[in-house]
Amino acid sequence: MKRVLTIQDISCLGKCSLTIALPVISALGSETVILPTAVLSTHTMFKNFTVKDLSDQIEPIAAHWKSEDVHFDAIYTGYLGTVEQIDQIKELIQTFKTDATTVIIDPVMADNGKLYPAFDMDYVKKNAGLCASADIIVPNITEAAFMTGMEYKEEYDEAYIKEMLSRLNELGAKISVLTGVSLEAGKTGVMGYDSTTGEYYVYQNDKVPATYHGTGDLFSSTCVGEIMKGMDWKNAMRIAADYTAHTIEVTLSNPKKPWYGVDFEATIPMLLSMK
Ligand code: PXL
Repeated sequence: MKRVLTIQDISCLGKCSLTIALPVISALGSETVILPTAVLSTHTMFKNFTVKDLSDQIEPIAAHWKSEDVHFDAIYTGYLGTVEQIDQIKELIQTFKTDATTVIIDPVMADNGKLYPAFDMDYVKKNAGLCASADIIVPNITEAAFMTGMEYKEEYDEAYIKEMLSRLNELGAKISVLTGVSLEAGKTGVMGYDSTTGEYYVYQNDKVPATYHGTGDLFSSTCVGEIMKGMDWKNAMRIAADYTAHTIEVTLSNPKKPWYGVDFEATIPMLLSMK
């Protein structure tokens, strides 16, 4: 069985980060090892959330794993807490990465043109630096605009996305994938660039008219799980995009949906049959 290490926060209530990554990657058949970077009462779209930073646990946990000779087939990072923590995670990746480890970095920090409440431009710069450690990065357009210094646009064409991919590529990952890319009215999806082959990949599905918290984490966790199942990155992105869109649709049709996240629990059975 493949073993994935995922490093992100625990938002106790909120359906995001580890409370999505752990069930989704496990359901897709990989052992999922977690490294919680912080414990929050909820994700940061709630008011008055509590936060306990766990940075002081990272080094002792990593040292223990090293002494147990633990190996990971993938290391997947999401929402991290602080600039200092990103340095710790970079070091951890260097310690555990081998030729057989796929490093997937989702530089979670922003959406809809804005940084999340906890972050500033120093954090953006650090996250851009972390991308150099990755095989695959999966920022959304807002995160990519912050990391590349490009203007954030709501209306754009393929040339804008290609320019963004080219600048993301300069951050140093092998494959850069932009999420939330809409190249036609009524559509959304992904566009990626593989610097090892010079190949682009575009996948567009029907846009569901709603945005929900945690859908980026659902997308990335699905990609990780599918890549561990042996899918190439392009098919993993396609399945993750379709699965995320389907989950938003199912959530929309639930009259008792919570406002803070998607009903991925209801759609996991369908994910397991997707090809
Ligand atoms: O879904 C991304 C995410 C993860 N973790 C925390 C968040 C967010 C987005 O706001 O607040 C704590």
